[in-house]
Amino acid sequence: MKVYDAASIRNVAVVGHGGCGKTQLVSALLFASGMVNRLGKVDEGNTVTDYDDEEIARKHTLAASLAYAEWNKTKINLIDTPGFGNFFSDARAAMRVADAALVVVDAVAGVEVQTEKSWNAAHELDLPRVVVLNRMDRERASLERSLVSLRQSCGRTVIPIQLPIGDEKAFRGVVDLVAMKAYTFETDGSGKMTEGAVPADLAETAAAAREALIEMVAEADERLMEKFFDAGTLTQDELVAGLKLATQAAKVFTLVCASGLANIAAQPLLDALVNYAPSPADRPFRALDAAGNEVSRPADDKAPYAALVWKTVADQFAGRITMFRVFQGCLKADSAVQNATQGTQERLGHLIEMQGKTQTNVPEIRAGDIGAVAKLKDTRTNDAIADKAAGLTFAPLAFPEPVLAYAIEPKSRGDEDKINQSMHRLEEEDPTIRYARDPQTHELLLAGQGQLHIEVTVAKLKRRFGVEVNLKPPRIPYRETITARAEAHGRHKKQTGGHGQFGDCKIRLEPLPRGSEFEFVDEIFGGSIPRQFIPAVEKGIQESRLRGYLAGYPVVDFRVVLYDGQYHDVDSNELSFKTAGWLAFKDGMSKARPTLLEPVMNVEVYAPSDYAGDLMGDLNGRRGRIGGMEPRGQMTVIKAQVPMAEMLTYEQHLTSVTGGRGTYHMEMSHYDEVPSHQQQKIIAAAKTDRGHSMEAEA
Ligand SMILES: Nc1nc2c(ncn2[C@@H]2O[C@H](COP(=O)(O)OP(=O)(O)OP(=O)(O)O)[C@@H](O)[C@H]2O)c(=O)[nH]1
Ligand SMILES: [Mg+2]
Repeated sequence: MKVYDAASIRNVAVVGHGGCGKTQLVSALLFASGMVNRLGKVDEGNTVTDYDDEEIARKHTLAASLAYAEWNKTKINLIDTPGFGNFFSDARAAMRVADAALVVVDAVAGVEVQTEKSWNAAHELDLPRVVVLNRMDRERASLERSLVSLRQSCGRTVIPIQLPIGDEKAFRGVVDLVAMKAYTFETDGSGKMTEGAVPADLAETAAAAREALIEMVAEADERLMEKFFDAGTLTQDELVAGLKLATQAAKVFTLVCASGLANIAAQPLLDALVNYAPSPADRPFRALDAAGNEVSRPADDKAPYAALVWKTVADQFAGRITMFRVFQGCLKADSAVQNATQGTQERLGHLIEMQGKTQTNVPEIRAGDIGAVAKLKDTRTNDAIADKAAGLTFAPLAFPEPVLAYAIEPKSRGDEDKINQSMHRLEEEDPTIRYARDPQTHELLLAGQGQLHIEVTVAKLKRRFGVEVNLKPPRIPYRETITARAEAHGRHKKQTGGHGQFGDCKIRLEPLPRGSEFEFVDEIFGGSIPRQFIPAVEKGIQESRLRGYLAGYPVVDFRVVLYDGQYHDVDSNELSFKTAGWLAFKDGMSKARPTLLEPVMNVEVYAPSDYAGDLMGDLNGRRGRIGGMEPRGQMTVIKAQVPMAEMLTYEQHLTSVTGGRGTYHMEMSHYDEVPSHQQQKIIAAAKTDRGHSMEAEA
C-alpha cells in the first residue's frame, strides 16, 4: 500500500437519490480500476460498499462507507452515501470532507428529490460537482430529457462532456467530446473497452455538443472568453485546462454517461475524476483558528497535523472505528495525538485504509487523504485531531434534530441495561438518533429522522447487539392547564388517639400564558400559617400538579397564590400542611375549568407540486393549519402547524401518496388546547390506562 501526496488524491462523495445506482456505480469503478476482481452487484449483496448486513438485506445504503480506486497514479477516495432522506446527514458529512461530489442521476427519472437536496448541500459547501447520468441501459433512459430537468434544477452550466453511443438496451459506450474519441464496451459486464473514432452517425451531433462545451468553458473565464472571441474557438490545451479550472471553481458541472450494472463507461468516468475534479492540493481547506475565525489553509503535509473526524462506526468486532480526513500534516501509526476539541490525548494504534469493510494497515496518512483508526477512547464525530501547534479546529457538521419518536419496549425483561448500552453505542455512530426515557410518560423513546430510520436502528440493535425490542407509537406528552381563576380551600384534620393532624390553607389559582409552567406565590401576612409550614403547602401542590387532574398529565401554565390558612399549636405539622395543599389544589382544579393541552408541530412537507393540493387537504384533515406554500422548481414546500397526535402515521401516508418522492420534517412548536370532543377520548383512555393515580378520582 502506497502513501499518497495531496496532488495525487481525489476525494469524491458519491451522492444522489435513493436507488439511482450509486453503490452499483462505485462497484463498477472499483472493478474497472482493478481494485476487486469481480463486478459486485447490489442485487446479489456482494458490493464493496454495501457490506453491512442490514444494507445487504434491504438493498440500500444506510451509512456512508469508504472505498478507493487507484487510477492513473492517483488515489480516488470514493465515499458511497445513502440516498434515502432519512440518512441524508451521512451524505452531508461525506461532502464536507470531499473535494468534489459525484452526483449520480437516474437517466430515466432525471432529477429527483434527493438529487436536488444533494445539489443544494454541495452548493452550500462550494463543492465542485461531476454529474453522471447512470442506468443509461434502461428503457426510456434519455440524455436529452434528463438534461432538461438537470438544467431546470441545477442551472444551465450542467454540460455534457460525453454523448451516449446506443440507446437503452443498446447503450454500449460514449463519445468523449474533449478528446473526440469513441469508447465502446463489451456488453458482458467485463468492462472491456475499445477506443475508436467517433461513429459517423454521431459526428454532427458530437461536433455541435463540443462547440457548446467550448463556449461554456470560455464563458467561465474572462481570459478564455477573449481568446474565444478572437479565435472563434479554444485550442485543445485551453479547453482541457479551462474545463479543469471551471469545474474546480464550481462554475461548470461536467456531465458524463454510464451504466454501473452493465459496467459501461467506468474508465472514462475515472479519467474525468482524475482530470477535472480538484485534488486536495488544488483546494485550500477551511478551518477555525484559535479565536474561532474561519481560515483557509493549503493541504501542507509539512505543517502540524490537523484532521477532522467525520464518521464513527460502532463495529461489533473491532469496536469503535473513527474515520477522519487529514487536512494538513501527517498522522502516523502508533503515535500520541491531541484531540483539540476535547482537549485530551489519544493514542493512535494501527492506521487503516478502508476498502469497504476490508481494512489495510498503513504507516501514515498524509494531508489530503481520508483514513480510519480503531479503538480511540474519547474521540467522537466532529472532533479535531490536531496538534496544539496547528491551532486549528473545524466548524462542526450540523446534524438534524429528530423528526419523530417511537417508544421501545424490551422483548425480554431484564434486557433494559443491555439496550441502554447498545443504544449509546449506536448514538455515537449516528448523531441523528436520540434515545432517552421520557420524564413524563416514563417510556423509553427512540427518536430519529423517520420511520425507516427507526426501524433500521432497531434492526441494528438486534443484529449487532442481540437485543430485541417492540416498537410502539409514543404516548403523546399532553399537559393540563386551567382557563379560569378560582379560589380554593383545603383542610386536613384528623384526630387519632394522642396527637392529631391539622393543616388548613386557602389558595387562588390563576391562569398564566403558555410556556410559563408554574409559579407559587406566598402572600401570607400575619402568621395565619407559620413560615416553616409554607414549603410543605407548596410541596403538596407541586406533587399533585405533576400527577395531573383530568387525565394524569402535568398541570402547567398557572399560578398558585397562598393567601390564608389556619394552624394548631400542637397538631400542625409538615405532613398536615402538605395534605392541605393537595386538597386545596384538587378543590381549585374542580373550579378553574381545567382543560387539556397537546403538542403542536411545525411541519414542512417537500413534494412534487402535482401532489400539493392532496397533501394540503390531508393536512387540514389532520387538524392542521396551513401556514404557506412555496413552489421550488417542480417541487412545492408546504408549511403547516399540526397536532403531534395526528402526525404519528404521516410518513406512510406521504410515501404512498407521492410514491416516495415527498419528504417532510417536523419539530415541536407549542402547546395548544385540545378540542373538547377529542378531550373526552383522551380522558377516557387515561382512565382505563392508569385511572387510580389520578387526582380527579382520588
Ligand atoms: N439497469 C440498470 N440498473 C441499475 C444500474 N445501476 C444500478 N442499477 C440497479 O438499481 C438498483 C439500485 O442500485 P444501487 O446501486 O443500490 O442504488 P443506490 O443509489 O446506491 O441506492 P441507495 O443506496 O438506496 O441510495 C439495483 O437494483 C441495481 O441493480 C444501471 O446502470 N442499470
Ligand atoms: Mg447505495
